[in-house]
Amino acid sequence: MRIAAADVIVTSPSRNFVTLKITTDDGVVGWGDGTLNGRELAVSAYLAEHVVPLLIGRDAHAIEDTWQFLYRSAYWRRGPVTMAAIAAVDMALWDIKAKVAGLPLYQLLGGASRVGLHTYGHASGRDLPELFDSVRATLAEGHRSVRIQTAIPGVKAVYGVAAQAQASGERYDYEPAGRGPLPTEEDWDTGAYLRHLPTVFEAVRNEFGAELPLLHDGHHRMTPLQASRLGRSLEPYDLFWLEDCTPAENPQALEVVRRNTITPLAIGEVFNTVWDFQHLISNQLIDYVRAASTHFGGVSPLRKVMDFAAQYQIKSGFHGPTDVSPIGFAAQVHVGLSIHNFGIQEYMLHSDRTNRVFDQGMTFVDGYLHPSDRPGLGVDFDEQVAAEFPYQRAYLPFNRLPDGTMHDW
Ligand code: GCO
Ligand code: MG
Repeated sequence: MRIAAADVIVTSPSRNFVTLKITTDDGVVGWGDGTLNGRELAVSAYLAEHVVPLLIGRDAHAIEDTWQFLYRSAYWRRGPVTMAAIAAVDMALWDIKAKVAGLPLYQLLGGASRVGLHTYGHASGRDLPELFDSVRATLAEGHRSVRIQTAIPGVKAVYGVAAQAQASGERYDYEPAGRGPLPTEEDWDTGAYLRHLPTVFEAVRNEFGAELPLLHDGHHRMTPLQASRLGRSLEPYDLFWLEDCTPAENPQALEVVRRNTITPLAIGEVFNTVWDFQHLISNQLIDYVRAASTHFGGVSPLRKVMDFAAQYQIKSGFHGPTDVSPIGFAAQVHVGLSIHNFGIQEYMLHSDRTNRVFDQGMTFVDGYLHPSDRPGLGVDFDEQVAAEFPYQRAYLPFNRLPDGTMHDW
């Protein structure tokens, strides 16, 4: 079975998505996700200009060989654009293989290791009453664990606070990226954040009790000592994890954090390969792997990093915002269902418009996410509906400190 055609489709139903369609010479179609929030057209050009010509005529079943070929033959390895493009190919080929086998992908990965995936949803608020309502709404959606993000006194707009983001311009899917010609400028004050956040977690614990698993995303903004202080001050509130507390480029930072706090740590949504996790996993500096199939080269490397992590009792917590398309999301739900060391799955629901383009078989019942038993990934892509929503320029925001210094967003 040979690859006869490969087409790249960029569509923007509620936000931009890059989708790869691979068709075999006997007419089997596989779908892959190469979406890179705010830099979508770079991936689509990388695929269309440099990868598609290499795919035509290749054995559609040779997934590992094609992955290694695209990774090694480029010479310029890794990086978000390259790895999102490789991910799209890898996913589409797994979709094809599973469709030919007549099985949902998780069966090819070893079968189900559990009935479904526990998820966490997002809750946020400008003040405590708004945050509590948001926690209740998240629980009512079926999530059993909740990520808490909150406004900070004196800071105008903080990452992850949906109502704040919506008030400050056109936003989509509660995600921070704005569709427009220029990125939005936000502000940040780490000191105010470190003072305020523990008071919010105390209030949430008092309101919702000891058992509800709570998470928090630091979005790469702290120094190692600031993150250590935060981890320590949150220990009484028993977090499921503290995510991305320090910038992702420096794995040694987490050695400092680890020495100073027993709050569990998660990182990796901006990582591209297993090498980014090597030091962190082998030194047991993290508890959860935050990679996303779409930004990590697809299903194949996600399986490999989780097998590596398993030797150290480190679990999965795959990145699942709406900037991963339903195809990329399904791919990692299949991985999560099949691996032994599954931890939790982040789950942000896509908009109705997005679901018109992507027909998802996935179900979310009694707090369990299941990728469906459709053959393949379980997602169909409607090219006609996609064509109704052309690409729109969109950028993530950026941050400045009160004195104007640029800061991590
Ligand atoms: C998360 C992430 C996202 C990112 C987004 C950027 O934990 O879900 O931090 O919300 O900000 O993926 O494109
Ligand atoms: Mg995050």
